[in-house]
Amino acid sequence: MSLIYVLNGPNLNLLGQRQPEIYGGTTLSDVEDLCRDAAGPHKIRFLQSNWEGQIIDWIHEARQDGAAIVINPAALTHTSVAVLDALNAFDGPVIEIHISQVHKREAFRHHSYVSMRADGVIAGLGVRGYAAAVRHVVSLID
Ligand code: CA2
Repeated sequence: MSLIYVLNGPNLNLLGQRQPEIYGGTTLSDVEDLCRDAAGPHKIRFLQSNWEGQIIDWIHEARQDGAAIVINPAALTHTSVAVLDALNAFDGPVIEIHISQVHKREAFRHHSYVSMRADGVIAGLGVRGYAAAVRHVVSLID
């Protein structure tokens, strides 16, 4: 049984409370349930922070005990070389996930630092993208 980190960046705690036309009506707690269902026998550490340094610390933690990382870095996707550097120090599979189809949105959302490390990228599948990402890393781990 392996441990999968599912990391969520800034403002994703507001999921289901604002902008449902972009992000849907599902809460982050519902997303956590989706991920746990998708993980089968594997354990999930499902985490969210509005602080870049906290996300980086969790990526460092995953270096010790994580088999894979699924990450929605939120706005840090487009800004954070520090998150990219932390992910580059992690050896297992990394899947980047976005709820919205970022390439149909503003130009500043089209570039991702995290994609330079991610082994796979999911965008635009809504919160179901999380379950797809978790199922994929489970298939890699098993
Ligand atoms: O589509 C995604 O999942 C994003 O990672 C979400 C980020 C955005 O900056 C990325 O470009 C794409 C924003 C997360 C904020 O989430 C909210 C959810 C509900 C209400 C307000 C913000």
